[in-house]
Amino acid sequence: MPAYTEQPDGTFKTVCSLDCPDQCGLLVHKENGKIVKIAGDPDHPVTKGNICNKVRHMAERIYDEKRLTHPLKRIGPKGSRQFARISWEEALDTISSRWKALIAKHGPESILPYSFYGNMGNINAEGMDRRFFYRMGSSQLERTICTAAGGAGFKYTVGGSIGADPEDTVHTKLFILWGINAVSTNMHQITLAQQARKQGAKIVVIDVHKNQTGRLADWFIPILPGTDTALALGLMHILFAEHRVDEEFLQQHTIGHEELREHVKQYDPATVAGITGVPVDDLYKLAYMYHETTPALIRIGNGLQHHDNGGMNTRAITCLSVLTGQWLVQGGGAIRSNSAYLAHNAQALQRPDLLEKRNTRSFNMNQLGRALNDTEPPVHSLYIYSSNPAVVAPRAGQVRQGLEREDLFTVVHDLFLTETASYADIILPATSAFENLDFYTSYWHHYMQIGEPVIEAYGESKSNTEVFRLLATVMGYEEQALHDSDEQLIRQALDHPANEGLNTIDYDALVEHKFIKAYRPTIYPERLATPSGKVELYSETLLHMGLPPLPTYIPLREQDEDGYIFIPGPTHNFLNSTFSNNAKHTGMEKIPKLFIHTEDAEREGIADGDWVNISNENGSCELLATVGEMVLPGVVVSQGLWADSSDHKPKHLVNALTSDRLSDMGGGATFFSSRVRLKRKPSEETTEQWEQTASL
Ligand SMILES: Nc1nc2c(c(=O)[nH]1)N[C@H]1C(S)=C(S)[C@@H](COP(=O)(O)OP(=O)(O)OC[C@H]3O[C@@H](n4cnc5c(=O)[nH]c(N)nc54)[C@H](O)[C@@H]3O)O[C@H]1N2
Ligand SMILES: Nc1nc2c(c(=O)[nH]1)N[C@H]1C(S)=C(S)[C@@H](COP(=O)(O)OP(=O)(O)OC[C@H]3O[C@@H](n4cnc5c(=O)[nH]c(N)nc54)[C@H](O)[C@@H]3O)O[C@H]1N2
Ligand code: SF4
Ligand SMILES: [Mo]
Repeated sequence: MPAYTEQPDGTFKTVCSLDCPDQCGLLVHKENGKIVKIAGDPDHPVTKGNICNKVRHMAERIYDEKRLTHPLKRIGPKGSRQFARISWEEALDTISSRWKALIAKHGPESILPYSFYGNMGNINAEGMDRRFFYRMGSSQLERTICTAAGGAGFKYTVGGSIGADPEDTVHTKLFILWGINAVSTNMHQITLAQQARKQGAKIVVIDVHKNQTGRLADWFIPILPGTDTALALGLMHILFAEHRVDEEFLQQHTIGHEELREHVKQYDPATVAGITGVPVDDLYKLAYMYHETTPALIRIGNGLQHHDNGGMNTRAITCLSVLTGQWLVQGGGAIRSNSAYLAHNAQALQRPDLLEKRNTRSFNMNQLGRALNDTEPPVHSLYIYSSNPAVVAPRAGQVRQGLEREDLFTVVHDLFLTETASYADIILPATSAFENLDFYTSYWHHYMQIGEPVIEAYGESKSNTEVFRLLATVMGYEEQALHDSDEQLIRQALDHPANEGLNTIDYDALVEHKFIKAYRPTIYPERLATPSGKVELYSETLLHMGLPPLPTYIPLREQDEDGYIFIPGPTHNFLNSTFSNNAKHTGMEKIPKLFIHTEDAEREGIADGDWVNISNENGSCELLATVGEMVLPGVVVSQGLWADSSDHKPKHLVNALTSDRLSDMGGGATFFSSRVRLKRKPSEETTEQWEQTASL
């Protein structure tokens, strides 16, 4: 392996580690041992040298003076941000002695790991950590915050995370971007769609917010939140009623089409228009356009699955996507997640066998607050890495209340002293992905990539895998699996004959080529991974789970009837909460806004540019009103998971208001199903100057 770290100058190929479908190829420019520029790799077949603004400016984050350089221990009250420098030796000794005592007194399940994909590298995100906590027998974490509901709805329908190859979408003639803000969250799908547009393709966007993606569409269709299942059923009603379905495809590749044909009769256009807010004429127009255009692709986003009925929304749209046989057409069908093509050997990487049949308890990460506040026997220690739950978790106020518990021993491993880290007893400094070895599997395009360390570790920071090897040593875990090197971990993960997609991919080939495409013999698989091997329009599995076997519209759970449905989504210049503490990025993002319809603003006495207090039974926050027609009446939308303000108060914490109810399938988060009340802030405060929040 060429040791990039030893070459002070030059350009080096690597990959973006952020939780983003595009997984861009990068070219990192170094001078005197430091990164001076991050650009796109023009050789990458999908991302072709273009990257987003966030990562173009990422060097500022890598060398940010606020980056953690050494371990810290807490010397003041939790949350007060008073810490003192300690050595790694002291940090590891403190952690192991506290954990050994907890395990002796309360058992290993008193310890809970909490993590997500701050770094998408597989061995760091879900490799050595899994081995370590399986070996320990700690409580397990269900990592459900992102795509759990949609993943489940899709899986019950087509068997797994498979879909169209994005590279084929240059040929697509109709793009339906459904519940995805692709301009911000999947920019290369937009590049491909724009290319296709030059050949006459049309872009339709179905969303609750006319954001940057809606504004770019040929046709923007506003919809009421959580009613996508009804819209899909209404379109299916028209397609069946007017014989615009592909009967041969239905016969050969699906089960339940006769039941579905009967079932959708009740979702007539007038009924569906009443539920969704999409006019009857538009329902016909969209159904005809979808039937008459080929290839037609539905890009299913994450927005519509962060709801009470999120699994069903995804399932209903997936059912729609097969009715016209478009899955057999190159550039047609659907894309939700394509991660199955690059599936590695998770058993070999994660080693669940180390749990040795111990039946440990597990916690849904969407209910971290409950896990910390209302659990018997209690969780006595949390180990948090690659995630910032004090900002990103649902019902974040309750999460913070749990993190304040004096008797909770909390360790946080991160690059920064995040809001979460401010509650830690011990903070460990993490390397950035530019300092690590790892392999990366996109969940959108079909390329596996390798990232080799480009620069030396910053200060005394260490990677996740390295920290878990050290923790294994101090805990006295001698199994070889806990001491394998990063290269060994990658080799073990890629040895996976069960996935023919990896036929041509191994460690050495990755080092040589940097990116390799999954092998895929046909665009439509011979047999799907559903119980029947076919698309399950009718699902026995769901029936056994007590859910409707056919796609069925179930409204959002009713709460405060007078409240507005609040959609606190991600934003363009942050990656979840990552970058929300970087001055460059907050500068580009400017201000935390609340989009509100003119009629609603008038009723509430709110003017454009007013600060608004938003509240419900879970908490409150403040956002700046942007009044207009970007959302439907009854709906308010914010963008961005903002950092605490400069006085370290959670002023713009949108997750103070989100619920920890779980979605209908997969135990997913319901970030977008809460209702809120609005109150304009008193006039003297509305002129308050906006101060940048990049204070942490
Ligand atoms: N710039 C940027 N890129 C990102 C991220 C980021 O924070 N910033 N986050 C990354 C991550 S982890 C993820 S999971 C993805 C998420 O990216 P996306 O898949 O785009 O998901 P969201 O942005 O959560 O929501 C997408 C859209 O759904 C809309 N929406 C909300 N509720 C509904 C509904 O009921 N029906 C319909 N039709 N639309 C609805 C929202 O208004 C939003 O425009 O992006 C990744 N990429
Ligand atoms: N209101 C609302 N809330 C949401 C969402 C929403 O749309 N609306 N989206 C949800 C979704 S889809 C997701 S995926 C989650 C994401 O939530 P998180 O997974 O918490 O993502 P980030 O906020 O990006 O935080 C990642 C953290 O990992 C750290 N990190 C990066 N690399 C490494 C590493 O190699 N090692 C260690 N130890 N740390 C590292 C970063 O510095 C950062 O602090 O947020 C969810 N929360
Ligand atoms: S965040 Fe997404 S678009 Fe930006 S460089 Fe990374 S993979 Fe590419
Ligand atoms: Mo996500």
